[in-house]
Amino acid sequence: MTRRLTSARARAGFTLLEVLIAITILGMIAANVVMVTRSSSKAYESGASLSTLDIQLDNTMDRIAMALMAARKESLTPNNPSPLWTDFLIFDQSQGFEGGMEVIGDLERIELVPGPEQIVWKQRPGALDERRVVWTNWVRELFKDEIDNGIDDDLNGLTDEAGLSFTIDGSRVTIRLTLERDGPEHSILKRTQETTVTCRN
Ligand SMILES: [Ca+2]
Ligand SMILES: [Ca+2]
Repeated sequence: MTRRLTSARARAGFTLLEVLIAITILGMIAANVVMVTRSSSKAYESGASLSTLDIQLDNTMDRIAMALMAARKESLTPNNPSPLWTDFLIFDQSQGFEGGMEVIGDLERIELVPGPEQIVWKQRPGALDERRVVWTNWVRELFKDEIDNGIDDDLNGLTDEAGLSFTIDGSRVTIRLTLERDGPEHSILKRTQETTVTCRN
């Protein structure tokens, strides 16, 4: 009888211990699940912001490149070779020939507008019927890792170049573009592209 009681008590104690262990393990699992969920939602948030920035960068670079590929090289103003970069470019495009005469389109201008930085495309700049389209926001004030210090920080031959810059070598235009936006948790996301296009005309 005594033996049976002892055994039953021991069994009851073991069950309580089991319950305690199970609660502890469950608690640990729950904490882990919360941590994993939190970190993966942060990663998703950061990934989503980055891919939006990448798409915006691709689209803007494509628009600038397409416009300049169709530009007449004689019309490119200012016509600055590296290291003389500019943050705007004025040009026109040939519309083909009519009766042996070349038909030239309206003047166009692509420029970096300061504070907050935007890239703006203009048709007939300065005219009363000027057309103006913002191609992107989120432009970094300076290119890539440049700091406004009179030094070429990223060693690309240009000093303190802006977030959008152009250099011209004959009929070839090099476009440098850096976009930047706020990411999750006070981070800053940044993306850079550099492309050289040849004017067809
Ligand atoms: Ca530089
Ligand atoms: Ca610098």
